[in-house]
Amino acid sequence: MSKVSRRSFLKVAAGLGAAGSLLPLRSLFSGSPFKGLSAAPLAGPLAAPGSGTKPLVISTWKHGLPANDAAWKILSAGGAALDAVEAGVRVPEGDPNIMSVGYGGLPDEDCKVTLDASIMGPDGRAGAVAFIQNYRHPISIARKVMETTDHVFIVGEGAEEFARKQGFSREELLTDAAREAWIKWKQRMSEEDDWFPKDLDHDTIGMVAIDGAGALAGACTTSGLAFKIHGRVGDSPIIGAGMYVDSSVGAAASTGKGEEVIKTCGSFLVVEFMRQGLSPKEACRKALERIIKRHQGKPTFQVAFIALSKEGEIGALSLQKDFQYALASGGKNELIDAEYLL
Ligand code: SD4
Repeated sequence: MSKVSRRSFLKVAAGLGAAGSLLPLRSLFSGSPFKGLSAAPLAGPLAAPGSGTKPLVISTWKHGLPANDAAWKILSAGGAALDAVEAGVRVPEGDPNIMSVGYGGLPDEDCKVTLDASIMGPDGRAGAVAFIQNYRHPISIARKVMETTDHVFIVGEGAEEFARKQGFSREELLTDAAREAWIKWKQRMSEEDDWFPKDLDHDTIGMVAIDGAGALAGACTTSGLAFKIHGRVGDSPIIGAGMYVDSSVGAAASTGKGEEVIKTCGSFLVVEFMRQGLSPKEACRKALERIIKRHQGKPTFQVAFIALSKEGEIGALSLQKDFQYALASGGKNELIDAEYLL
C-alpha cells in the first residue's frame, strides 16, 4: 500500500516546510493526563467481574475508570444501560486533562478541535455526530439525534446547527495545553510523520454496559487522531465500526487506528462472531485476525476491542501491547491490562 507522508502532503497542500524530527506524542506533554486515576471500590454486591454478572460496564483505557464510576452510579441504582453509557463517557468528554476526547482534545492539523461520537441503545436505535466543533458533549448530541429525529448520523456544520437548536451551548474546546502540543508538533514535523506515528496515543473512550434488567447499550466518543487532516472522521461515530449493539447478541466498541476498523466493520464483526457462538474474547480475536491478515501478518498500528455478551460475559483484546480497559462490576472498578496478539 502506498503511503503519503504528511510532510509531502503538506508541501503540496499548504507549502509548509518545517524541519526537525517527530517527537513521540507522549513526550509533548509534561506529566500524565491520567495522574490520580486509580481503581476505586464501588457500592454494590460483590461477585466475580465479567462472569455473567449484571449490571456491568466496561470501557477503554484509564479514563474508563472515572467514566465507569459515573456509569455505575446509574446502573447500581437500577438505572438504564443507555443512561449509564451516556453519563459515563461524558466524564472524559468534560475533562481537559484527557487530550483525546471532548474538551481539551488534541486539534487537527489546522488547530481545530473536531469531535466524533456515537450511541446505541437496547432497542437497536442509534445516533451519531461527526466532525463537530465547539460542543463539548458530542455523545449527548448523538443521543438527541437518536431520540428526536429519524436520522442516525449528522456531521459538521449541520450537527453544530442541530446542537444549537437542541439547546447545547457552544464553547471553545481548544485548551492552552492542546494548542501548545499542536505548536510543538508543527515545529517538529518530519518526513516520518504519516498521521499514524507509532507512539500516538489512541485514547478514544468506547463503553458498553448491561443493566440490571439485562438491557445493553454502547457509546463511543473521541477527538480522533491527533493532528489529523481537517475533516477526517474515524471509526468512533460510525455505527458498526467504532461501536455496535445488538440486544439479542451483545455489544462491542473499538479504539485505535479507525481507518482499519472502518474497513473491517470492526465492532459489527465482533458482534457477528458472538452471534455465531464465539465468546466475547474469541470474537475480538477473530476480528483482529481479519485486520492482521489484511496487513500480511504485521500491522504496526494499534487496534483494540472490548466486547460484552447479552449474558454479561466480557472480552477485550488488542493487536499491540499496552491496551488497558476498565471493568466495573460486582462492587469493583478496576483497570486491566488486555492480552494482545502481536
Ligand atoms: C479514530 N479510533 O478516530 C479513533 C482513534 C482513537 O484515541 O482510538 N483515538 O480513529
